Amino acid sequence: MSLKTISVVGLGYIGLPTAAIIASRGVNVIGVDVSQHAVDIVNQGKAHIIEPDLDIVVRSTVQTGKLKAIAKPEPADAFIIAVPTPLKGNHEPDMSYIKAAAEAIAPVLEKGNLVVLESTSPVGTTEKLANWLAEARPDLCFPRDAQDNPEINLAYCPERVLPGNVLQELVSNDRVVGGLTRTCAKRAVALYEIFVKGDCLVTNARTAEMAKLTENSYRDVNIAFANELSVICDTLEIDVWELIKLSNHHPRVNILNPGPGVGGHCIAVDPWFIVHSDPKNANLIKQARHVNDGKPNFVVEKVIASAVQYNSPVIACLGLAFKADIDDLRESPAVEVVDKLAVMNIGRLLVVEPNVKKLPERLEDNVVHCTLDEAIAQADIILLLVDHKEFRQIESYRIEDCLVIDTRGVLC
Ligand code: SAJ
Repeated sequence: MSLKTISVVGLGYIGLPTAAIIASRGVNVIGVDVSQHAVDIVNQGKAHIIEPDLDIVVRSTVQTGKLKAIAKPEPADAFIIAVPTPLKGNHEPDMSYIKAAAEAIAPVLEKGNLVVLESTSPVGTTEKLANWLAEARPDLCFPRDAQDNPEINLAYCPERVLPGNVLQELVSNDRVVGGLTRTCAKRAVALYEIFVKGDCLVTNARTAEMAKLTENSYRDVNIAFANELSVICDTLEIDVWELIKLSNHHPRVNILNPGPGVGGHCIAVDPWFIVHSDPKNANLIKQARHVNDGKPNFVVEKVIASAVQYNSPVIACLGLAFKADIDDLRESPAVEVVDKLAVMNIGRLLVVEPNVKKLPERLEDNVVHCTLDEAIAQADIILLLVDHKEFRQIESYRIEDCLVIDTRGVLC
């Protein structure tokens, strides 16, 4: 069955770039989003999220009529679901967006359709999705009813793109494609081959779900190792950056970089999905989360200990984003550190964040948003929180009179 029209449900950080890339290959794409604002912006040929070159692809595909956005699903040959899966309190996965997406597409499903889930999900979610769809459409045959020849094919294919490099990685990364049946996987591979240049690696849905969680947990555990080392080295008065550099000369050692904590919407969230599925056995993964979540407090303590040397210290906080050279402040450990310092009132806080025009509202009254030059000219303490390119270029003579707390090891 050919894929003439593909619907992408959820036009966020993954859905919109995916929709635009597929449309750029000449396929008709219907983007669906519950936010009328997102729908309107996309239909104007603009992107409502910031990602390099995304504006250009959205503009051209909307102009050629290949991409359109709507708020309520219409029939299509395939549906890609890319909606959020945040955490509820207690680190429990919130599946309500996937359930809502299932309820929204169920009425327009037709025999022969393919449904692919891309949202990062706990193991077993694609099976749950099949159940939700089957409950809403008892007239259709799903993989759980007819393994060999279902009328609706279902697969899981996790997104693995790096924010800031999404359009390149969407095309070049390998994809793990997990079908509820072999035919489901085969149908999903045909969809991804429209735009993916990497390999499409076929497996079952549960393994594909776990693969995504494994990749981000692997990174979280390895960053936790680096963060724990940095705290130990602080006690032992050893330069952790030099230590890691030396250790990484060993042919089988590759330690990641310590920082002020782990931010973003993926690495700090996805390991909890594994912990929630098997709390008895996921000990290392859980502990890594605690190590990384504890790092902002360690940084705050360092600043407090340094600030006591001054009567009314001026503290320049360099960077707020969750990682280098992006403008995304959500779930950022740098914001957590500045937030905590702001309520403690231990000195005058200057904040330099070259990638945003406006600070989060709650910080506006307590800190001064200024340029790097202004901050360096006034600071007693320089607190480097993000390794943005502007900060990596600071010449050491400019800050030699300041007390430097460098959480990313770029000013040493
Ligand atoms: N970080 C460190 N030290 C390091 C590396 C990262 O402290 O050595 C911090 C960063 O500063 C940031 C956080 O970790 O606060 C996460 O940054 P990241 O660059 O590791 O990852 P994300 O969240 O931007 O994207 C990740 C990617 N996953 C992996 O690399 C395994 C990406 O491929 C996924 O698609 C994405 O999560 C996602 O959407 O799941």
